[in-house]
Amino acid sequence: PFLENVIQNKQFLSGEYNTTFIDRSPELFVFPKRKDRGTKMLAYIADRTINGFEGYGSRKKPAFSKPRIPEVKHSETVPSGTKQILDERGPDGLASWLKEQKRVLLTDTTFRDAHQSLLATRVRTKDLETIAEPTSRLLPELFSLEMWGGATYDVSYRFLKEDPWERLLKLREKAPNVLFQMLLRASNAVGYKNYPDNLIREFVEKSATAGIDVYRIFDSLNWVEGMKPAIDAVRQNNKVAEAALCYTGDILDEARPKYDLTYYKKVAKELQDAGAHVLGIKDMAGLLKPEAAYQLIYTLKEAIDIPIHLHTHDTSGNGIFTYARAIEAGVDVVDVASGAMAGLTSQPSASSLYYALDGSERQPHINVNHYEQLGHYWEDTRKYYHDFESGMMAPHSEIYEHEMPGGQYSNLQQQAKAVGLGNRWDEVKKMYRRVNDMFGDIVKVTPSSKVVGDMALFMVQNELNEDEVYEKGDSLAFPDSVVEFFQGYLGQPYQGFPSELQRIILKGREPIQVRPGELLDPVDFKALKETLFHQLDRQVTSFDMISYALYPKVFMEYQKFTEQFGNMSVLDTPTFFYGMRLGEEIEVEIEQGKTLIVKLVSIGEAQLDGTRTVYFELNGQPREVVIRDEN
Ligand code: 3PY
Ligand code: ZN
Repeated sequence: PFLENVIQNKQFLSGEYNTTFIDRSPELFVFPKRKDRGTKMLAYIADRTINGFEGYGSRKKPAFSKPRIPEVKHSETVPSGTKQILDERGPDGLASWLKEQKRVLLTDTTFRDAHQSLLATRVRTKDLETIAEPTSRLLPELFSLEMWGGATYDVSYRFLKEDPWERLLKLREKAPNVLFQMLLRASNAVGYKNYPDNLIREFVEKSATAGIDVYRIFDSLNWVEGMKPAIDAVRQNNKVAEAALCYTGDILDEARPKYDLTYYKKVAKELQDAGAHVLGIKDMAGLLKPEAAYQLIYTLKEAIDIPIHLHTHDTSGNGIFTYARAIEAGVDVVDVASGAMAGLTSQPSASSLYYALDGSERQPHINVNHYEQLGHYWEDTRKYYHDFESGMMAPHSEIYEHEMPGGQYSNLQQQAKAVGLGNRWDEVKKMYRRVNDMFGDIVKVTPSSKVVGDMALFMVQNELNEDEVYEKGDSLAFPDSVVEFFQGYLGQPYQGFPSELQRIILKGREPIQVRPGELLDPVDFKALKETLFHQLDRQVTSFDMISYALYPKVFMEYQKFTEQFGNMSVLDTPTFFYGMRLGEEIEVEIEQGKTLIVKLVSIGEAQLDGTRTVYFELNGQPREVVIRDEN
């Protein structure tokens, strides 16, 4: 059948066809699988060795020491945990159990937000899988492991060239006792725009089947209306709906009354009424000061009946103090990370919090020595990801001024560099705050934070101040994300849009008032399956369909990558990022029980056509790969 494909088919080559010919001839897109797995893998390693990792250029591979892994007894029964409580008692039963606990409970974010905020979300499944079982055996008292969602989904495909669904399935197998928690951007799912309601339902259903138990659902404008479809979907799947309000502003600042205690009380009640099993408080930028935390938790505890789960970032260095006050006021769960992955833009350290609460009757019930052992693994593994560190070295109290979320800081810095504003980063941060004020002081979290960031970059790049935006607005081409925001495609901000700016930015376009999801056509999964079947030339899974519907381009590029190089999630992380050193030998388990031994023997001179030959031994047999030198 390969003889008939698009590059050989006579009718196709002659141009005598219309598109129904293509629809009727699926064989056009069936290409022979030319290369075996070993050869494809060598091509990848050779490319990294010569050209380095995309965006980072070729560098010498450092000699990393093997991460220390705590010893656990694999043969013993895994201690039971919160997952078993959910399975036995359901989400309402779990919420009641939570409220009965005297001690504060912990969610560990090391597998998601910690590395999203410190290492640009780059931690690979392999490194998570290695430590998943020790984590589950050593920390069975955790409330949950936050290990999916947010940016991990698209970064997996885009940069790590791995399937996020496989990550979920693999980790679930290794950690069967603790609740798995994910971050769901309500109608934006794990993306940056609104998706049709039936896609949100499908996403929740399939992720629940694959292993997610607790969904932290938030809307980037705290617009409860926009969160309802996601909350309903989670409830229908008998999982825990942790509906979150995003904390912004400063309730202690009387000069800034927009987001005060009354506002938060109102949103919290609306979320409870919308069906939340747990209220999340998502302090994504780390703006919640200790006294504010006390007042907020105290007030909300009085106002609602469901348990409260607090999330913060330690950017200012005040995280532990904030938690201590929140715990005093009765918060039920707080988010922490393993010591070596904690602090700064990440969550406060679990073990630091443990020690800070010595003498308190609410000190969490965990084994702090176990936490220290797991910390060794992360201390060693973090070194692999050195290139993705943000460079922030010390607490950063300036956060109270610019209010940028922990996960956005390093990202926007990169974006600024990419458009030549690297040396004007301080200006960008100041502008970020000014844009927030121009937009009417909005909640800033993915994706609304991206809109503010895009506008700040746009203004600095074009040397515009606020007055000039109003004066010259009619002739300015504002970034797409900004136009869409003012059209209402991210939902409705509290107290509405600033009307004059909205008029200038929309240039006559009509804004929408309804939930954007109501205007979108449902995804036709049947048709999508057909399309994908033809494109992938293999069995199409529900996971593929969801990923394609969310991120068509990113998903297809990932497919192209695997077609070219195979599944590279099997490589160790240093080799994945740096390739190999001359003379180095590595072992790669390409599937259970099948290991390849790869040795890099030598690298040939650059040829006139820009290529080099890279010489390997694969299981002792000589192999050559010709690669283009991009340096
Ligand atoms: C995300 O949406 O990825 C976030 O972490 C927001 O704070
Ligand atoms: Zn966060």
